[in-house]
Amino acid sequence: MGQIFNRNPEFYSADASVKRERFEEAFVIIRQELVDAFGSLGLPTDAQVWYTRNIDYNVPGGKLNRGISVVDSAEILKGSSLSKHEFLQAAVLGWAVEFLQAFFLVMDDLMDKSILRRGQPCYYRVPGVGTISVNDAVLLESAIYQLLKLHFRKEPYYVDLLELFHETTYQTGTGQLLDLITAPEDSVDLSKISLEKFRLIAQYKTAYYSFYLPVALAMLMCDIPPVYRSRSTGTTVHSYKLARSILLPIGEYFQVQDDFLDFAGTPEQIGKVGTDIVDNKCSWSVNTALAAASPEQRAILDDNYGRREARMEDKVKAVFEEVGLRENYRTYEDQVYAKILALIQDVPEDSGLTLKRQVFTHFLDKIYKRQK
Ligand code: DMA
Ligand code: MG
Ligand code: MG
Ligand code: MG
Repeated sequence: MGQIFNRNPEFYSADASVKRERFEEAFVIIRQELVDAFGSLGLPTDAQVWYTRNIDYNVPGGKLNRGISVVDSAEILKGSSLSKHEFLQAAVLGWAVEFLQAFFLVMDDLMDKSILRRGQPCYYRVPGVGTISVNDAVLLESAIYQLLKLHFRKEPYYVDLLELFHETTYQTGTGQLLDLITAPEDSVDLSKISLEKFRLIAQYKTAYYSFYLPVALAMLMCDIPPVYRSRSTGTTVHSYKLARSILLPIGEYFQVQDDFLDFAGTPEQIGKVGTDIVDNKCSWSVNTALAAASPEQRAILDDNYGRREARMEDKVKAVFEEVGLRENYRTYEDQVYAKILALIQDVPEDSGLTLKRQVFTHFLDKIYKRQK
């Protein structure tokens, strides 16, 4: 990697908007590879058109935070900018994360009965799609492994990449299970939910795939040793475990934001219509409101939470406002930011192929006070 690296060292050193552009350019290549592979199956044209629309509708239109983070993390871990080849490798891994996300979101919107995603109708709501979206999700997942095979088959860490994606899929699926069975449609019982449950759900359904995965991928690509001795502190560093101990709390914070925005964000702002209240979800918002509610407010929540009626949802929202959820959120955000920064300060900072604090601060600053 080193020699290729030096050939064109300036390729990825640019500001955020250029980085995004470069990352999106890589999608054009990746998309074509997948469409060509599908085309080589010799299937009817309508199948090819369907497959291509599936990718185009569900993969490229998001914030791309997770995908770009793989590239940014690789650059930080490397300690200098990436060559063209290294950039493409990191971008493929980044897009693989975006495909994983698309796979989960297509099913998530169907299961959550959501309306809008990224400012457009959820995929299952596109005329003619419906439950075919379940199979389209499977095809989006398959794309991950086609890309890995195509670009990493010969790398010594190929199996590690496969295992990491499999493990992360398992964790995320587990999180989605917890999320769904904690929110039964026909029996609302607010005494069964808790902040502890929220945290467990958030860790599994969001934190692993959104935060740990991108960094672990960059670590594999950059050959960061799983165990090393820190020269600055003299301690033994278990690098993946240490990364997880910071990225999982960041992921929980991110899900708190997602839950708060589900209630407080406008569709124009977040590109989706919140469904947590009508879906009876064990969200940060309802848990926080319950902790602050008077007996009267509690009764309103008991009678109106998790019911598919706009009038009842409005009553819940009114209680959320009355108990000061917005103020609560501001306080939470400042406290959690300070707490995570403190965790990051404890990461030993060494030269060479080691973890770097900037990998984590980069993530934290990307999401701090996010509005969408
Ligand atoms: C989404 O949780 C989790 C995964 C694995 C897609 P969510 O339903 O809160 O997400 P969103 O608010 O984007 O629908
Ligand atoms: Mg959802
Ligand atoms: Mg969901
Ligand atoms: Mg949500």
